[in-house]
Amino acid sequence: MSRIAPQSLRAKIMTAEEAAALIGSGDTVGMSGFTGSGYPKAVPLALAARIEAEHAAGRPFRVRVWTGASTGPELDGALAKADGIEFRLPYNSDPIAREKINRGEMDYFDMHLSQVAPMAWQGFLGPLDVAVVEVTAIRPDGMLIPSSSVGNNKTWLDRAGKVILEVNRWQNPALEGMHDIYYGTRLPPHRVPIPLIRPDDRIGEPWLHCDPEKIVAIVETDAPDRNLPFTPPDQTARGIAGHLLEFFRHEVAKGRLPASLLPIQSGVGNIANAVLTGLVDSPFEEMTAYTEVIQDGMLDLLDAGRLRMASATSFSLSPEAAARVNADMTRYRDRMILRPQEISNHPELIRRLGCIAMNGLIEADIYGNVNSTHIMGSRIQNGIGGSGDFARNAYVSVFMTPSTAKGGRISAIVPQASHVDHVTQDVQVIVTEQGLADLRGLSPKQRARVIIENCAHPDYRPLLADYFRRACEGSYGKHSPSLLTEALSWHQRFIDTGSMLP
Ligand code: 0RQ
Repeated sequence: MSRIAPQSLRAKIMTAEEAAALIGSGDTVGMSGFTGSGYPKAVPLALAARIEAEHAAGRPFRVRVWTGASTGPELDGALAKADGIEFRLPYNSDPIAREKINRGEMDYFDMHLSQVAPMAWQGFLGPLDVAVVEVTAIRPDGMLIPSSSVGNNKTWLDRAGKVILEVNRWQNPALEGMHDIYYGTRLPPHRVPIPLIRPDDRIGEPWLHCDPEKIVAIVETDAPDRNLPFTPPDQTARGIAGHLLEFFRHEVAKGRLPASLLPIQSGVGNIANAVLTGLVDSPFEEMTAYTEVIQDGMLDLLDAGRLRMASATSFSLSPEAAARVNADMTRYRDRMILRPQEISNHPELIRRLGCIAMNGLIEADIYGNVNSTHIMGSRIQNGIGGSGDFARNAYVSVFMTPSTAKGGRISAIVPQASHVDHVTQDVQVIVTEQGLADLRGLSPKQRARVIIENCAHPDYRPLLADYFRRACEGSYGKHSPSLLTEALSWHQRFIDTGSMLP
């Protein structure tokens, strides 16, 4: 049976190549997709082929790409490889695109994920020429059943001049009913409170609206989301999870957190996933999640009966976990809600619900400033993603990392962060496999002592302690002591010698 119910729309079915021909050089294209889920899989590939052909003929052709967050190799990878992206926002984890950005060949606007939709509405980003959005099906009334992510799709469909839909048969039709699309956001001075009080509140509709007049092409596909498998938690990941769970138990015992904790947010990556897996054997019950992505560990928590429900904007599942969800979608549908990312990541809601934010980091300095994005101060890894939305507004903001990177040649705890995404005021807890630093209520010097003592790797701990002692003696000011000519010397040493160790 066709997934495109309205007869009137079937005339717009065409090949990906024909649809890609409707996108012009210089266009701004709003693509669906969030962390490897729900991104268009055919039109971007066809567009990349067209761009390569144009370049071979000596004609320039590049587009500006807006997405939800990271996508898949068929989108960011293919377009970046074709040298077809002039400008990209917001979050990228594609290695080819990363390389282009770091070579200075592609402009990248790394921004808070909750702010993408409102900023697109503000207008300073320019017009949105085309939306390319994957959906599960088109209903008889023309409403669109979203697929495995919502991201910024509502905004792209509303703002774009032209809409290209990819209707993907691989997406489970039983996804219908899982989504909650809220149409009540406005720009100031017309903003009103968002009526979401609990993580499981539904405040919108299960479908996306789209003016049928704007639909210029519909492409049918049958291709899986390309999520990467998680690596099983190693000793380091288990160590981090253990320290964090101990902290939660302690906070519950002290009466500072309820026994079901507060709605959890968990970032991407293997460490975050390991912490979720660790929660399966924890004493906490009836937990909820108000987060961005539902990853494998969240599923384990749901299946173990620890997690009552999860609200997010996207799935971020390994192929095995995606198969698990697809096989049992009607059951999962009652316990999961996918929302637009401006709602899943909304500061007002994160603050109201009191989320427990748990995100990865690249490096933290001894005062608790966190760098989530840049290697050695200048090479972007992924982007800030939703970590800033959650960290600043959370009830407890946790950052976690192995204490070293690159086989011990880099310390994740440094005298001064080479780039700062999260200022020390937004960082309450830092965890490494070495231990946990509870920074709440501490002054900068108190923070430094506990971070060096609890979180730094033994190879780097004496070096940090020595730096801090000398900084306390020789610094210009004694509030956050710093030796300016030495503070970034560890990074320079790594660039010069391949190791931060002297
Ligand atoms: O490099 O891939 O070359 O091996 O960074 O690091 O240890 O595998 O950890 O996957 O959890 O990622 C901060 C990047 C951590 C992630 C970051 C190198 C390391 C490796 C990955 P390789 P790991 P993770 C919700 C929240 C920002 C967005 C966010 C991230 C690679 O968590 O992107 O939080 N966060 N979003 O070797 C040099 C260091 C390093 C380092 C790690 N100090 N120096 N390299 N690496 N530390 C989700 C969304 O918003 C969508």
